[in-house]
Amino acid sequence: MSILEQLAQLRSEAEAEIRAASADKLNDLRLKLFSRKNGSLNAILRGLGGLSAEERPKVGSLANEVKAHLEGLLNERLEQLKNSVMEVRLQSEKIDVTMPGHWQNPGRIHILNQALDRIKDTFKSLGYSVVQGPEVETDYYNFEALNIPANHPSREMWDSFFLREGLLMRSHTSPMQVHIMEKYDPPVRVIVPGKCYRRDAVDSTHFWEFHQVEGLLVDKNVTFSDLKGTLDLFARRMGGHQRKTRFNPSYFPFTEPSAEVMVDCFVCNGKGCRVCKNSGWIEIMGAGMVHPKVLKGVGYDPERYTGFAFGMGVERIAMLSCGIADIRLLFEGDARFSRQF
Ligand code: 2NM
Repeated sequence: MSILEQLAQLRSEAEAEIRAASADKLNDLRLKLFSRKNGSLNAILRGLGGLSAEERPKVGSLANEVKAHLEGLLNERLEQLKNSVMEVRLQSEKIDVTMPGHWQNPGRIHILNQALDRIKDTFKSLGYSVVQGPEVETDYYNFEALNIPANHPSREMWDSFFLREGLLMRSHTSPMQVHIMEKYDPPVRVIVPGKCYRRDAVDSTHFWEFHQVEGLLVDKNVTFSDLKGTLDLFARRMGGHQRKTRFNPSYFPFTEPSAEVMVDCFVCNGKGCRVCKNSGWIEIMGAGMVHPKVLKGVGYDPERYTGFAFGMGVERIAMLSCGIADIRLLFEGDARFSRQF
C-alpha cells in the first residue's frame, strides 16, 4: 500500500474510532494516533524517506491535513461528550423553583415556661437566687417543719400522694425553703420554682400535677411592708405599671400574719368583668410573715430575724395572662394550642 493509501486508510479508520469513543478512551486514542514515538501517523511518515523529492511535499501536506482533520474531530467529540454529561447532570439535578415551600411547623415555648421565665426574671432582678429541690419529700419537710403537725386540721389544705412510709410527692415547694434555711444563715433571698402534686379532683382549675413558685426572704428587720413593696413591684412588672395590689387577711400554718394577694383586674382595670367575676380584683398568690415556729425549727432566732414568704401557682398566672379557661389544656402537649401564644 502506498503512503497516500495508508494515510487515507488511517483517516477513515480513525474517524470511525473517534466517533465511537467514550470520554475516557479519547485521550488514549489521541496518543495512539499522534504520539511522537509510536503513534500511527508517525509510523506511516517514517516511510517518507523512501519517496521521491516531488512526492514528499504532497504526502507531507496530506499528512498535515489528516492530522488537523482528526484533531478537529477529537476535539469535537470531546466537546460533544462533555455536553452530554452536563445534559445528564442538569436533568438529574433539576430544581423546580415553582414548588411551594414546606411549612416548618416550629414549636413555641410553652406558656407555662413563658410565665415562669417572666416570674424568675422579676425576682432575679431583685437579687433573688433561683433554686430547685426534690419532688419526693419526707413528711417532716412537707408538713412538720412548716408548722403543720400530724392530725392537725390544717393538713386538709393539702390532700397528698403518699409513697412508702414517711415519703410523699411534695404538695408545695415550701419544703425546699426549709432545706435552704437549714443550710444557709440569713440573709436568705430565694425563689423556688417547681412541680407539685395534690390529690385533687380534676376540673377546669385543678390538676393533680401543677407548678408553683415560692419565694422566701429572711434578714434582720424584715417587715410586712417589705412584703407589700416586693409583691407590689411584682404585680406591676407582670401586669403593667398601673397595677394595684390589695392584701386580704388569710391563713397559712407557716405564716403569721397571712394574706391572699389581690391585683386589680388587668382586663377591666377594676371596673368588673367576667375574668374578675365582677369584683374588680383577682387573687394571684398567698403570702405572709414566716411563722416564728418555722424559723425556730431551722435554727434561726426569731428575735433576731424575721422574714416573708409567698407562693403562687404558675398555671393560674399563665391562664390569667393568656385568657385560658381550662388548666387541662396546659398538659395536653397539643402544638395547635401552644402555637397560639
Ligand atoms: C405560700 C403562701 C405563704 C411559704 C412559706 C414558706 C416557708 F418555708 F418559709 F415557711 N415557704 N413558702 C408560703 C407562704 C407559701 O404559698 C401560697
